[in-house]
Amino acid sequence: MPQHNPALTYRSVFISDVHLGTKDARAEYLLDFLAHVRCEYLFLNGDVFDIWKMKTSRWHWPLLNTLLLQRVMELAAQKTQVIYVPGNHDEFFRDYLGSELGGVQIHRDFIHSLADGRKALILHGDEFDGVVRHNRLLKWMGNAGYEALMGLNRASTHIRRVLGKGYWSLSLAIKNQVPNARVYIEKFEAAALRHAREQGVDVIVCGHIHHANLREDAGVTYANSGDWVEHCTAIVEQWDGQLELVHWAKESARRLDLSAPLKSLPSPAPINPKTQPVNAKTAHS
Ligand SMILES: [Mn+2]
Repeated sequence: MPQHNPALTYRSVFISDVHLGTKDARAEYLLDFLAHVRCEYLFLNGDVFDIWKMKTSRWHWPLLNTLLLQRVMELAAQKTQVIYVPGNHDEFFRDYLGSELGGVQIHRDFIHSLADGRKALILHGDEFDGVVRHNRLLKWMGNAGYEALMGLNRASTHIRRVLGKGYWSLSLAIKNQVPNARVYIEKFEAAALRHAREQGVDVIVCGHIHHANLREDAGVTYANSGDWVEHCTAIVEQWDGQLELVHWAKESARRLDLSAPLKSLPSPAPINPKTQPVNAKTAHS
């Protein structure tokens, strides 16, 4: 576990779309995030596993994934209430609604009371596919085009890692150039907000579209926790009920200064923090 970083304590943490089982899952970032986190509630909001991928016999399961599940179990053992709402890629677990596995409760959806009294409905979001199914992008995302894009993203990530530039999402950059993507996202968000109003809740927390967002729409809050395939994002609830969007790839780079080349890493801290080390100048040259 990383040292020198104080724990992040939240009332709740919402995570979705990790897609464990695929090569695209950024398990190392999620493990790093969860290693820092202490929380009362942890919501795993669907597509944590990619069972679809398992069926194609291209199942990818590095040790990191097991460590990640161990960390979740550890949090559950430390009195974090862990609630798993399966999505469409791990709908296998929808056969186990109402049961508990290793301290993790499985639900179809969940109503969570925020600290400020607001009611939040937590669901994965594939429920809204019917509303947006006529969109061409959705079809495209379901076929080889998306796979190719992810492969390209993987290659780019590897190159950047070798060059020491940290994690950056090529597919996000490309997707932002696709006008249809914007329309799809807007349709999805509108469907989610409409559902929240129909259900009489103040907040809807979902995932599914791999596009994190947190916004208010006439008194109803839309929160999408994004994904750990491209963006490494989470929604968190502070102790007063305030929701926030966390970009862990950026945050961890800032904390660890991953983007800095080795030679410019700071020299060891002096015993008296007010005095500069004698070799401060040479250490940076
Ligand atoms: Mn999904």
